[in-house]
Amino acid sequence: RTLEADLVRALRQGEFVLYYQPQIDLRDGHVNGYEALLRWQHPVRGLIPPDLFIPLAEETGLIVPIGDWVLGEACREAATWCAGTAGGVLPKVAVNLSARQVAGDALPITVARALAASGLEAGRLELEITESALLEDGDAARILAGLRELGISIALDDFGTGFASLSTLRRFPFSKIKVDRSFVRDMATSPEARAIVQGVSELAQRLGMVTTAEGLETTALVEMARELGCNEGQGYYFGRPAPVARLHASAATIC
Ligand code: G
Ligand code: G
Ligand code: MN
Ligand code: NA
Repeated sequence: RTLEADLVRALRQGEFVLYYQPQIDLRDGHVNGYEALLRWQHPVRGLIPPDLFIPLAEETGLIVPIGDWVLGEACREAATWCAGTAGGVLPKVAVNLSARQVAGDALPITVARALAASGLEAGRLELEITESALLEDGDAARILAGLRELGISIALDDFGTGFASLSTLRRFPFSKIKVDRSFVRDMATSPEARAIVQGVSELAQRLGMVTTAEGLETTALVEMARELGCNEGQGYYFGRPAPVARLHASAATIC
């Protein structure tokens, strides 16, 4: 049997699960949101990370129904987070999108359906998109602008690694830039990496966007990211991706 047939079965039989990783406000340490990260709980092979099946799902187009499931499930779970808590801003959920999901006209409908079915407020959903996913489609700018008008946030993921182009920042309505962890990791040893992180933060601020430092693993890197102007941090320092139940048993607990 092929992996492709396995993926179809996985979707039908509910073998996909979402892990969540906290995104932390670097000023005061509170949790702004959680990024949903897909895992495949394979009955024989155990837990399979996304790099092992997302490329095939993208090639075959299966990423579209799988991505629909991710959006629906992330919204459904997030709608229950902190329900009944008085006051305060509720945490967002961030969902990764592939190029195939951004191309074409289905995305606004899929998103609207996920929000309506879950009751999640649009302001609590963030969509993460990489630079390379935006190369393909001329309509993406219009589609993303429509989503932003609904109150959904759009984050530019892995910034600096792909086909980094400043025109990308002008053409698409991002609310957030996520600085790729290759730059973040190198901040400890490289003045150039620090200059890039600081420059991106300043540029983002001038464009009305916030900056997230990805892949923060140490106290020193967290402090550097804050000093260089990043608003938010994500990484093993704050918490590894984990199922909701395990988050509840950790410092990154949801409410
Ligand atoms: O979870 P992990 O850090 O191993 O993720 C590896 C890669 O898989 C990352 O690039 C991440 O963006 C991607 N990924 C994780 N979950 C999803 C998902 O639900 N949809 C898509 N398209 N990509 C995902
Ligand atoms: O491409 P994207 O940023 O969506 O993917 C997030 C990926 O980064 C996931 O595979 C996640 O497990 C991984 N990740 C998250 N935090 C850290 C970290 O602090 N260090 C490293 N090495 N990987 C991380
Ligand atoms: Mn991401
Ligand atoms: Na990223």
